[in-house]
Amino acid sequence: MAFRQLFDPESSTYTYLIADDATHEAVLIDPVMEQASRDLALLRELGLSLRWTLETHVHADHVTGALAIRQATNAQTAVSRDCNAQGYDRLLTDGDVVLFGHQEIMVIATPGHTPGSVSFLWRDRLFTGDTLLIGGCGRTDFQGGSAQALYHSITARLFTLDEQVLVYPGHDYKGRRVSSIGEEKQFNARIAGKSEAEFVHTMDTLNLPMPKKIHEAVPANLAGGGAAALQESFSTAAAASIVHNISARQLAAEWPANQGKARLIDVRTPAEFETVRVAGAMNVPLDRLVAANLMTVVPVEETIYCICQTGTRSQFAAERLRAAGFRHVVHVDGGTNAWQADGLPVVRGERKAISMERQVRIAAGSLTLLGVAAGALVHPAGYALAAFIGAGLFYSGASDTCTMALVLAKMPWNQSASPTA
Ligand SMILES: N[C@@H](CCC(=O)N[C@@H](CS)C(=O)NCC(=O)O)C(=O)O
Ligand SMILES: [Fe+2]
Repeated sequence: MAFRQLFDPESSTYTYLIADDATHEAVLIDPVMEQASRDLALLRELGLSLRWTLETHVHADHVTGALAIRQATNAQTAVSRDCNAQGYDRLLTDGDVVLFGHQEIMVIATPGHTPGSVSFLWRDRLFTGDTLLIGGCGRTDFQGGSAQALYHSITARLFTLDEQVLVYPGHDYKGRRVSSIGEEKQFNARIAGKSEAEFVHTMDTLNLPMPKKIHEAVPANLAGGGAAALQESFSTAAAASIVHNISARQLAAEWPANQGKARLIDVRTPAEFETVRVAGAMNVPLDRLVAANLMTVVPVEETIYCICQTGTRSQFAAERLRAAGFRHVVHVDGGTNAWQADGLPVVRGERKAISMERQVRIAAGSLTLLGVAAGALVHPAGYALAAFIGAGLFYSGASDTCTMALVLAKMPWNQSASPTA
């Protein structure tokens, strides 16, 4: 099971990711729009397929990431029916069960912070949104909040759960991450040992400033993405999570003028790079491309163009860099082959490296031949080698990946001729 507690520093919001091991299906609780790219990258990195985004309530301090994420993943969105919100795929009520993979999440209506506030119970973990915070609770002075209702929700619905149940709040403004029902019953300053009247009095005299984004967030979250302006920002967030493709011609139009403001990374082997390359490219072979290292020299805002021989390796490189947080990653379709086919100028070295694609053909061909010869002349087991290479080539074609190329890239003849390169 994958479980993550993610944090948005601007609104101090916690977003939770829960995934089912067996099926790789996942849910996100309370995603934040500005963090949609982070969440999408994490889903990709963990190989998860998102089924639901769940809202604990209509938030007043941030816009939900649900719609941006739905656009990018086909996940369904859900919010409580009592929120009176539009545009969500599912309206939840008390006692509903949300299913994903072999997992169940139970919906517990906990009105008070807002009339539609709910908590989600998954196994021994309770996601309380703003109903119960660590050492505190959500305010009740806007969005139809009610201190009486909140008192009832916390004491009668949440404090009656097992004391071992872990409390994961919707926010924390002091860096605390998790608590338990037992701890909150005993230590929560707002409610532990307090009568309803005392609690209501405390809530009525908090005098907190309004959340900074309330006028943007509440209509957006109520509209569920209906507003045109919001749709636009959602698409921007979704677009930010993908790698852009350009043709070799487009690169030729953009790159020379952008040198100094952008990077062109050639992810082929040093030998291929030294044979022929686009001027100004820097060589970081795919098997040595570590995004975190690159980040120490290239700012994440800088545009990075990725190029290889045919456009396969550069696609992997671009996705790796994008997922690691580089914001403008561009992949060159067709690679150096397309660049040369378009008659664009190249830098040629002394070396004549055999292209990776030809090396794979030569290696696969010789191994198959060897397998058949060994099978016929030495031992029938030799045929297995030929069959293995055949299966490998089929898999490589079907998945557009090539393990053999990765192994060949490490061979000495594919390394740089000069020790410094
Ligand atoms: N300074 C924050 C205030 C956020 C705020 O008021 N949060 C609400 C939840 S939406 C709350 O109930 N806070 C409880 C508290 O501050 O004790 C902002 O501007 O966003
Ligand atoms: Fe809230």
